[in-house]
Amino acid sequence: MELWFATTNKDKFKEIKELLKNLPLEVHGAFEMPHYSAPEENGETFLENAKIKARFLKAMKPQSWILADDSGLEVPAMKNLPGVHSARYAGPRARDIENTTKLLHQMGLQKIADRTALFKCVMVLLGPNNEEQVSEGILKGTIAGQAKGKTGFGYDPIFIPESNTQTLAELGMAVKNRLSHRAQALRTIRTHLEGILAGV
Ligand code: ITT
Repeated sequence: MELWFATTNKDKFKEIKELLKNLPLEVHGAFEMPHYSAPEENGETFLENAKIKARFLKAMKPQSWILADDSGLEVPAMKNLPGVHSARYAGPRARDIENTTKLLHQMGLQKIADRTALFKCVMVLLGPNNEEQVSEGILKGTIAGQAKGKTGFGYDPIFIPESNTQTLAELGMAVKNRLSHRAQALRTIRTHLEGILAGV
């Protein structure tokens, strides 16, 4: 069975591939398609954007299972920014380092004392008959004073998960994949897929 993940983010894809390993599934990323160009994420919520990505790829791969996620970081003391704009917080084509630097800078400028933050992930699975499964994951933590660590992507170097002293980028993918918002969202979907693959 083929499952296509509607992403252009290869680091996100690596996490998903690892989380789905040991299932009899051929997992592909949309970026493998030669002329794939991602749809505009103009939804106002993570759910709307995840559906936009899933439905867009479904139109190209109608017979396959399609998975999409939309995710981001929220800082409650900053009106939940960067939120759905996480990928483009420092501008339309911002690099990860520009987004993290801007966030640390803004928190400093605004003298934010409460550094609580959370990662959110909303995931959508579409089946061959367009059956839809939605699931969600949240990872609580705090924003570090400075970037640390080399693994992962996005805001990982400045995010310290609850009950830890190191950033996600220091902790590495194996630990991240036990804790993360994405891993939590995928848990329910993985169980659903296991049932289907076992013919339940
Ligand atoms: P696709 O839409 O192609 O999947 P993307 O990177 O644009 O790739 P999102 O729209 O879901 O993905 O944007 C999420 C942004 O939020 C992402 O670029 C990161 O900056 C941040 N983010 C989401 N999950 C993260 C994680 O696990 N670790 C660090 N940052 C994350």
